[in-house]
Amino acid sequence: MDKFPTHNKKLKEWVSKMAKLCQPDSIVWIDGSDGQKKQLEEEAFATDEIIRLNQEKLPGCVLHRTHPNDVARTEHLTFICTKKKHDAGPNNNWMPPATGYKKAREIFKGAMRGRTMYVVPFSMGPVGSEFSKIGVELTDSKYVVLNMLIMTRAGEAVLRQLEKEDDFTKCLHSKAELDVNKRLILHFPEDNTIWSVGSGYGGNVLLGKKCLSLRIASFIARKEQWLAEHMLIMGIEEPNGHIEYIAAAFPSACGKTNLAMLIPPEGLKKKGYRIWTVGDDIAWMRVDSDGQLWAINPESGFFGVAPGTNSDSNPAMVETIKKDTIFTNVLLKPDGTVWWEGADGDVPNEGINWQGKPWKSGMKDAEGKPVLGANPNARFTVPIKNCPTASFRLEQHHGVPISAIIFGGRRQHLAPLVYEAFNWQHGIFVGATMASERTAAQVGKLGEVRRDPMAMFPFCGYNMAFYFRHWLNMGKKMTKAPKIFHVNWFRQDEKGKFMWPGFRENLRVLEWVLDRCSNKVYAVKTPIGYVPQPADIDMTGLHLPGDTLEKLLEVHKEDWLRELKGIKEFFRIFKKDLPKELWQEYEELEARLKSK
Ligand code: GTP
Ligand code: SPV
Ligand code: MN
Repeated sequence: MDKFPTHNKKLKEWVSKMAKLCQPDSIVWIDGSDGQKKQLEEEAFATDEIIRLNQEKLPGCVLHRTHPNDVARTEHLTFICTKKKHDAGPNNNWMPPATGYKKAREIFKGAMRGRTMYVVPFSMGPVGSEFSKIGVELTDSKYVVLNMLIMTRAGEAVLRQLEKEDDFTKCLHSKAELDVNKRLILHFPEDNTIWSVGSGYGGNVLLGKKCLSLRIASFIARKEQWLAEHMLIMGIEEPNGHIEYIAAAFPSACGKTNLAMLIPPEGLKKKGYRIWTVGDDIAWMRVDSDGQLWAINPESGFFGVAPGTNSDSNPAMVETIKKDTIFTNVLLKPDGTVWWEGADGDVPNEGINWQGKPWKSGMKDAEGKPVLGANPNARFTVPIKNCPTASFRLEQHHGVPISAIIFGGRRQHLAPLVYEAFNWQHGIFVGATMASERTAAQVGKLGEVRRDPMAMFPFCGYNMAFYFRHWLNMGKKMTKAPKIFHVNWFRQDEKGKFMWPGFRENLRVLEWVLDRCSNKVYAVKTPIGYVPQPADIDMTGLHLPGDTLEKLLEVHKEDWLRELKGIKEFFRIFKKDLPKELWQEYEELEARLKSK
């Protein structure tokens, strides 16, 4: 291969400059071929960077363990580096670009000595679609390359596309020393650049994902008048064969992957529903000439949460990850297969846990706490096309039309199973006031309720007050805006038990959502929005004790009045920038809650 298998001058110059900084021993351009992938795997097996799994039982599957201090996104080390702090907003950590480059350059300097620098040209969205964006990631991690080959369309075809268009996001990554004290995830939206150093984990390093497709893309989307969102996209084929598409934003580890590929519960199967998965994490949506909102999933793979995945909770995923899968931080069984807490079958007697240490079932640590086989944020990376529910429109350059937008969080109390916003502006208020309990997907205190508007708080690459304004404006561009809903699968009873069985049963709620979209069903007006009458949720084949369904749909005024305090505190951090429409919605909600 040529030294530079591209004529793109900008690309050649940038690769040379970064190589000078990082000092790799060699540079390898990723072409996306099977042969090159095989060779990379062989090299990674030789150094134990990845481990080959039992090829009879799990063909094409491998295992990787990240450093124990490097198992989730590190939001406190993630920065938006805009010239003005105000543009990054109170929702982001901020550094001036010059400071960011300087600090990171110190760590990048010579960091690839003794290593190869891989050049990964990738497209988010189908190559050549006017919807898509191109990035090039330079990395010294074979694990990252192998993941990018699944999660994005990477290789030769993208280089050819870069002969036609000049622009691409410059993504530089080095594991460096995997030292948490020398770790930085920096975004320079004004330079279309991402620099990530000192980590080897998921969202920190697969730069096409959260960094490009959400933080950088959200910044671009505001300028270009579209939406880059932390949303799943799914098609629901109705009994008459018609498919309606919905997009749903839930915070990390709150059920997007599970919902996106649900298999209808027995009781509803008879009706003839079928689910088509378009995406499980990211949606890029724009208004088309028909005045409707259209969405694509820019990714081509899933990077899904392993713990809790089994044939009951997510049968489609269990099928999907039987081959060609990279498992990260799961338990390795003696027979060369893998396991995690909440997997199918019996708990294995022994294995090697996610930290690479011998593990036995029932093991306790010095404090008497169970030692886990898999990390709670253990993941699998797998091509979407492996999934039995994969949509036939995945390669469609225009994507799919969206009929409903659903926001949701993990709330033990407060939020009912489902409610519908009164209109677009109220829906933006519902999204902007979302909150959820912290999960293992990010470093921090588990269970703590935090505000996470539109599930984008960690991913909005600019001042979120401007983001709310942008959402409000987008509503005005559509002749037929999707209806907006809020769901909560996680309400608990007095004993701390989930009241709603969730997973496949969630289709019962989606059925109501679609019926509302086509004006087929009545709803009860409450201060927070429209709530279903219990009888309108089809419960065929599902028995919930006593008045559980009624309880799930209850709106407690006192609780919501208390919630208003948290909302006010949150809104205030945006000072004068917060759109006045959101304060107006706040006041109207308060008035509705206080009236008899
Ligand atoms: P990211 O990939 O981090 O963005 O997360 P995600 O939103 O795709 O989350 P995912 O679907 O992987 O769900 C993560 C966790 O939520 C797992 O522990 C699931 O078992 C749990 N979960 C998903 N759906 C439901 C549900 O309907 N009810 C309950 N109780 N738990 C659920
Ligand atoms: C999330 O945390 O929302 C994820 C996983 O989807 S990661 O790619 O690590 O961000
Ligand atoms: Mn996510």
